[in-house]
Formats: sequence, structure tokens, C-alpha cells
Amino acid sequence: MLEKPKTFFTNTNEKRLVNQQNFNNYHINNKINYNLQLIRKGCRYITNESLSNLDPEWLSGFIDAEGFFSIHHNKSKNNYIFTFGIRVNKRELEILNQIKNYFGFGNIYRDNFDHTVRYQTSKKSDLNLIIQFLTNIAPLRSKKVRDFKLFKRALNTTNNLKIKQLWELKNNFQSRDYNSRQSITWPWLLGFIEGDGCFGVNIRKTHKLSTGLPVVHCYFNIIQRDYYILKKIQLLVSKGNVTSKKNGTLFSYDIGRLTDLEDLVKFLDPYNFQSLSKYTDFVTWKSIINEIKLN
Ligand SMILES: [Ca+2]
Repeated sequence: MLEKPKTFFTNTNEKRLVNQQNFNNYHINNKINYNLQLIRKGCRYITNESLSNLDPEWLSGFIDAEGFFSIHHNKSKNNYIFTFGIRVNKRELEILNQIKNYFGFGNIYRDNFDHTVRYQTSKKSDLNLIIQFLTNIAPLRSKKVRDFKLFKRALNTTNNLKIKQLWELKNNFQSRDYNSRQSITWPWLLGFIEGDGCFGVNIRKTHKLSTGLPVVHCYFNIIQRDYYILKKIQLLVSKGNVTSKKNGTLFSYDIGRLTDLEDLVKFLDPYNFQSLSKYTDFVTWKSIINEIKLN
């Protein structure tokens, strides 16, 4: 049986308190608070919509996992189209609605060929607010920050050749490692996990002699091309290992030991998941861990 989500998708005072607390813990800086208000004012000005209660740190973690920056050459007009977006499986459409509400701009598109949905904007005024958000409020921590910096520089350039050169740098950098040296926070990590984390369960064919039940093994992992971000996560969680896969082109952060998984559950429990499907995965996984412990 699934537990009923307590504060999920509701704007209860409790949730607001938790978010506010996280926010205060990580952003005691008044300047940043002030900037957040400015951005929100900007968003309201554009759309007049109410804003959702997403934690900015959560959002930057989610963008680190699922966001993209692209620059596309429009041949007919010989200009460049800049796009910021977030692409997720169509199961996660609700998150994109929340993000759209949070920023107060952008559109959501459905891509039927690969069952994904994407939130995106190419409007310069919107992109400037995204840049403010990711520069002053909740910076990216993964190597995606390198794409972001090139994108930002290119957006402020009017010379087409310069834009092309800047964006070509991105492809040259793609395979190289990059350490942004920005530490991460728990709300950021939850956002990143909701994008790229996996609460996994293996059911083995062998059965336990004492109970006759199949042997069940739980694990948690995040697979990335970005080694440093996984090391930062390992440092924050202080559990698990980072190993390389596929000749060092991919890296995997894994937690497999039951007591470590229980600790991870304790760490994540106080935070609010934003994705219903990920929250369901988490709750199911958590109850399996409890079952394993009892047997
Ligand atoms: Ca990803």
C-alpha cells in the first residue's frame, strides 16, 4: 500500500515553512533574497500568474539534471535562436507546469516520437530572467554550468561569427570534465535525483532457504557523464561509491548497503518531492527496504 502523500502538490503552511527554512538555511544572504523578489516581480509583470512554491535550489538541481541550452542558426533570416528548456518523460508533465508557473513564462510542448515533453522559451526577456535566476539565486553545479556560461556570453553578443565560435566551443568541451567548484545542498540534490536518480530494486531468481521468498536487493544510483558532480553528491551524502563505466565515458554513483540506503531515506524524507512518479517510486522503494529489514 502506498502512503498518501502528505504535502504533495498542496500549498499548505507546513510546506511553505519547510521551503522557507531550506531557503533561509542556504540563502541567508539578503542580496540574494532581494534578487529573488526582483525576478518574481519581473515574472508577475510579464504574466500576472500566481507563482508556485518551488524551492529555487530544487529547481537548479532539476535543471542540472534535465535542462538544456541550445543555439540554432536560422538560415532564412541569418540570425541565431537561443533556447533554454527542460525535457522530461511525459509522465513528468506536472513538474513542467509547476516550473512554468514558477517562472511565469515559457511554453510546454509534447514530442510524441520519444514520449517526452519539454518546457522552453526563446524570448530574450525570458532568457534574461533565467540567466538572472541561475546567476544570482540558484546556480547550476554540474558541468552544465559551462554550457550555461557560453550561452550567456553568446546571448550578449550581436556578432554572428562570434556567436558561432562560442557555441562551437561547447561541442569541443563536451567530452571533457569540468569541476564547477560550487558545493551542493540537499534541496538541490533532491531536484537532481528527481531528474536523474534511480531508486532501484533487483529481484533475484534464488530464494531464501529460511523463508522460501526470492532474494530482493535495493539500490540507489545516478549515472552521469559528469564525474565531479557525482563526487560532490558522494561527499554530501557521505555514503556510496563513484565508479567508471563504459571505458570511463560514464560514471555511476551507487549506494547498495542496506544501512546506507536507510540513511538516504532519512535524509530525503523531510523534503518535498515535486514529481508524483518519482515520489511514488521513492515511497514504494522505501517500503521494500522496510520489508527487507523485517525479514
Ligand atoms: Ca539528465
